Amino acid sequence: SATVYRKDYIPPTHWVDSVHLEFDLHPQQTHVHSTLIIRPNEDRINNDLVLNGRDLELVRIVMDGRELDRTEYTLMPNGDIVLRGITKEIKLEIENIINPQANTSLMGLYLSKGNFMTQCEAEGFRRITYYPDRPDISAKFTVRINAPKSVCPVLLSNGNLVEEGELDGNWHYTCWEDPFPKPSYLFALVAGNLKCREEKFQLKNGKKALLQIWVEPQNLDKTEFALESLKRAIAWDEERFGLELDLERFMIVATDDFTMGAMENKGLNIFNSRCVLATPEVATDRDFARIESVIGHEYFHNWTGNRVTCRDWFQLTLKEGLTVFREQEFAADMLGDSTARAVKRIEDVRYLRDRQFTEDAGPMAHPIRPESYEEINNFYTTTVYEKGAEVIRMLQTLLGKDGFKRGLEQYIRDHDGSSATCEDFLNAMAEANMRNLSQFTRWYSQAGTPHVRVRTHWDERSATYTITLSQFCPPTPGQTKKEPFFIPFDVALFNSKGKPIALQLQAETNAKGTSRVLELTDEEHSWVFVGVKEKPIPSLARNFSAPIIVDYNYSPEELVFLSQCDNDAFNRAHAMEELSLLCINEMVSDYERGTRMVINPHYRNAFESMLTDKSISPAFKAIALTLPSETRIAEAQPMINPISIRAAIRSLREQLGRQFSHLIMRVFDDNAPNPVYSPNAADAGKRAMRAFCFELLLAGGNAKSLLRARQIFETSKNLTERLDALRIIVNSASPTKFTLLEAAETEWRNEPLLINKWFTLQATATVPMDECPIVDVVQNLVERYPGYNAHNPNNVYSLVLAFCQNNLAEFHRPDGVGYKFWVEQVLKLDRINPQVSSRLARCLDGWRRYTPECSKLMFSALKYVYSQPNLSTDLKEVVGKALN
Ligand code: HT7
Ligand code: ZN
Repeated sequence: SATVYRKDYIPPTHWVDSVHLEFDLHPQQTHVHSTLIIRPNEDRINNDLVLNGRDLELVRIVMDGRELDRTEYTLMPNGDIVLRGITKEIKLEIENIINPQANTSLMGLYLSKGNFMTQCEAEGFRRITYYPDRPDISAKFTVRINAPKSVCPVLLSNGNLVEEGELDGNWHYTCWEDPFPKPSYLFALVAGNLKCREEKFQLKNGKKALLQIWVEPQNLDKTEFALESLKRAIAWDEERFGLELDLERFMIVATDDFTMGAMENKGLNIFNSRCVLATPEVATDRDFARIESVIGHEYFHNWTGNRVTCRDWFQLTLKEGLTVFREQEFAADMLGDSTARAVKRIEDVRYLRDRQFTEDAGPMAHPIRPESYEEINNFYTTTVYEKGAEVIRMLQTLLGKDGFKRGLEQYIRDHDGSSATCEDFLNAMAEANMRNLSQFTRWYSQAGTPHVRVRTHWDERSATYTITLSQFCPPTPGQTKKEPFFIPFDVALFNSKGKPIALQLQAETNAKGTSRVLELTDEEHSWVFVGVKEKPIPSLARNFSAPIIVDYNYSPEELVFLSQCDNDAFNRAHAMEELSLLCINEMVSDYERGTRMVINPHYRNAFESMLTDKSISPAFKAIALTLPSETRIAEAQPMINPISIRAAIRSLREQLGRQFSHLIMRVFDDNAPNPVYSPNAADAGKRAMRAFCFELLLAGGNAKSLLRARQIFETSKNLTERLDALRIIVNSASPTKFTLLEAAETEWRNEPLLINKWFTLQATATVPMDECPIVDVVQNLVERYPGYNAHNPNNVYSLVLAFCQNNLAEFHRPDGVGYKFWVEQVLKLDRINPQVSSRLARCLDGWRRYTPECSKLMFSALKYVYSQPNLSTDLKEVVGKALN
């Protein structure tokens, strides 16, 4: 398949001034009639107009009122049409037919439970009609939708509703006008049997906007939280960045069939149901938090993405990194107090470390702005999104909150209504703050996670403390040598009493503050702090001030100290995590040597001290004490043996549960949640703490806790507690799990949100069920459970992907049954939805790092898939790169 290179970008040959689309909706035969006003781009000499098209049935093309015959245009093998010699403004009318029912890729126009939906980013519009489908062409859109009233009582598109009426044969129509020119990827159409929750919302500028959340009728009672979140997001963007809603109407639609989380179509966002629907009975605390974040994210795109869009898809991080950052700031601001913010930061960084660091160390490593791709859909990655957000955050750290806001204002002023590049963004930031950010661009061009090695020296005689930082970034595919990055490195120094020292650098006349952002721009640099009268303990890269790995040889005693004293909550939890990793690594070695697995005494002390510390919030305690994920542990191992990792974790839980059973029981009782459920962070923290206690108690063999868990599952009214209880039972040896899983199925089978949780519970079970390996349980569900549908991405993610991605010990069984299942699923899903198959395919990215036994089998599985005919470009790129 063809590789597209960033360096090959050429501006379009033609511009589109306006688009009028008319749809006659029919499940198998939707007629699309498009009228385009097109004019040549005076800056280009080439007059060939390329209209992209995929899987379209062309009926006719009429140019300036005359139907073209077949010799007057070229139909390309990929489905595009080329019209040659277009040297003046033309009016093009194109008629084509599409088949939404046969569209299983969920790109373009498709059916979801009988409702029509669209997804056009990145290149889905070409599956609807012929069009120059690229983000640097913006046009004014008007849309008319005709459809049978009984099947599609609701007909929506972008912008304002300007007309509606009745038609013959029980059909009706609506007409929509979008006041803002937009690229084709932001087009949306929704039609079907939907109901909405709506509200007129007062904007800061005095105007009112109509907000609507559209869902299937049975889900109307699950939309209150989404509407409230949307209102909070609108108010926050006005307040924090002065960015106002520019529309009279803002709509959100929920669908069960969606490849990603949501889509920011102008004025008509389309959401995966799981990112919008919530009540305490069907959504967990985490789901509530995620919904608020995703609603914010899509709403914030209205400025960062829609009003200012990307020139080409290589610039994806320009909108995504920036919008993830805005979303994270919004979520943190909604939490209010500083510990709650820290908990959110820890969660975000853990996600980054688990997923993005692994990506950066594997065959798909790419800079946040890739240089090439075979399939752009493969680059909606944690690198572009989450690392992209960290790059934006570093800018805020370097420029300060006000400086960052000034830069963003300038960026929007300079580029409103047009398409931009990452350089445009950095130039605005640099100009507004009079800073030179040229070295900073390396974050956009170099892949890989930089390591920063820290050396320290305290000189008693001169009372100075020297910190030397040196950076190194490992090679990544196609990039062997890296130039130094611009790294903001936040430090503090603690005295033996656990207090931060006032910091003064050698060149300074007096001490300023107790933490300092050092700017590392060279390969190596030293900073000398003066007036340091005792040997301090350093707190490094505080609040994760850069997406780097810090190499510093802390002693276990120092880590215990930081876990108790660091006033940066992020680093306090990080110290705890480092201690637990130290302990788990030792236990992994014990297991592999066949000796008794022993808990590291420093970790044990830190654990006890944090567990009993009454001054810290349950939410912080829960996140700081939760053991690292298996992926995180694997990342730190020279060679991954998932069986040893699982054995070590299990033993650690069991020993902690036994040794601290009384303490844990007390903590459990101290964290009784408010009887009236609210997803607020404080209550959610208590529930998280209780679940943590439960897990340890049960692991430690406390029989009463099993009964208690069962009772909670059977009597609690909120899903968070019920699911935590059920998970703990499913991961125990108790045969009760079968009865309870059956009861859950009976209760949950008609609610997709819940049945997906039921799938995940089983897919991620850490103990085989009745001697039956989990792969067999998953396979059985895939093949025989009537509620599983391979066409539904949520079903696939919560069962198949959850198993292959998150159940390391069961997926990587040395007999290779997990890989055999993976091969079958990847190939089957590739014929349905290539974005889903390539996402699943990435579970084998890390094959080189596993035990030789597993590694060989993983390699064979990848080779087998690669050898199959007719693979999608998505899958071929991912598997091809893994094998390279
Ligand atoms: N901008 C949206 C991307 C997206 C997408 C991309 C490819 C295929 C399907 C998709 N659905 C949504 C989501 C976002 O980041 O806001
Ligand atoms: Zn986004």
